[in-house]
Amino acid sequence: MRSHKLLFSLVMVLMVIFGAVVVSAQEGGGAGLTIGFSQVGSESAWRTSFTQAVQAEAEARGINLLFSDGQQRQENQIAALRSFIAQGVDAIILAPVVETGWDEVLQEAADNQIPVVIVDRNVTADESLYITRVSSDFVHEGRLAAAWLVQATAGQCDIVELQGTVGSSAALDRQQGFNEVIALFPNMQIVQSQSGDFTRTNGKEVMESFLNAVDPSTICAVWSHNDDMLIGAIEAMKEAGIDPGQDILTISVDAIPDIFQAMVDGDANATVELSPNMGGPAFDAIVSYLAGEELPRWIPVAGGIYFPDTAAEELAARSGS
Ligand code: GZL
Repeated sequence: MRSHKLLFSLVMVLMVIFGAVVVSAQEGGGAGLTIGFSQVGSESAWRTSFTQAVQAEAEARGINLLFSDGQQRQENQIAALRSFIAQGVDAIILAPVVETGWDEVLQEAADNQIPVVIVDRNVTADESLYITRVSSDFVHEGRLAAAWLVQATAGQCDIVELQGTVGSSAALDRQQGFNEVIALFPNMQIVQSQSGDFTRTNGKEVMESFLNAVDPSTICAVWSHNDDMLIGAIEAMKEAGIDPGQDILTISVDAIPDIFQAMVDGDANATVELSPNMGGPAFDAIVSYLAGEELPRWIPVAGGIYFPDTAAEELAARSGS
């Protein structure tokens, strides 16, 4: 009789353990893992949304997330990775500020059998040093931005360009995609181009310099690698007596709430969406890797392009208002 009770108890324990495993997998998985997240910084509204989305996803999954804000300095990010390695985390998520300079620290993670997922911007380090990359396609974003501007101007436009952070794959690839398309149209040309480092403050300062460098009446459009720099440029145009979105067309990337507000106000014309929701795919990749599964080299996140006709509803939907 006693053996039956013992067997029943054992079956019950096994069912509880199995149930817990199933629940964990159903919730996206990762419960109990300690994951280090090295973030670029907080230079833009999109970056802040991205950070918040990753933290919320970790919380929902029961993942212990160690977060480090790199303040847009690679040395801070490398120090954070070394700290994660020293703490023996289960995995690392790296959002790299620039493309180069990661080989040594990624090798140190590999030497300690700590898997690394690259999220958002890219690295030039050997692919064997990270398990996968979760990101949008920056070249496509640049092409999409240019294709809209070509249509909006019938292929006739002198453009000023606000570049993102120097050396970042987001800036390099968006510029490549945009330039590929306008090269097909002899009357589309970039007449001024400078980095605003993805921030509103620098975007305003650089736009002010553009307006001093060339006759503003000759500028047809401003192409900004992110919405935050464009928001700064809009301030600069208004202070110069220019009607943004009318006198000078605008095209940017990120689809943050403030760009939809600018569209509602008639100050912006188009934005290419960049999803901040990369935490889920990154955590899923780590769980799959730790379970011994094969991973694709790239896990894409999708995005559309938005215009003033849907700005009010997008603003309401994205700012929770
Ligand atoms: C691109 C991302 C860029 C955003 C900016 O994926 O790295 O960095 O477009 C942010 O807002 O600063």
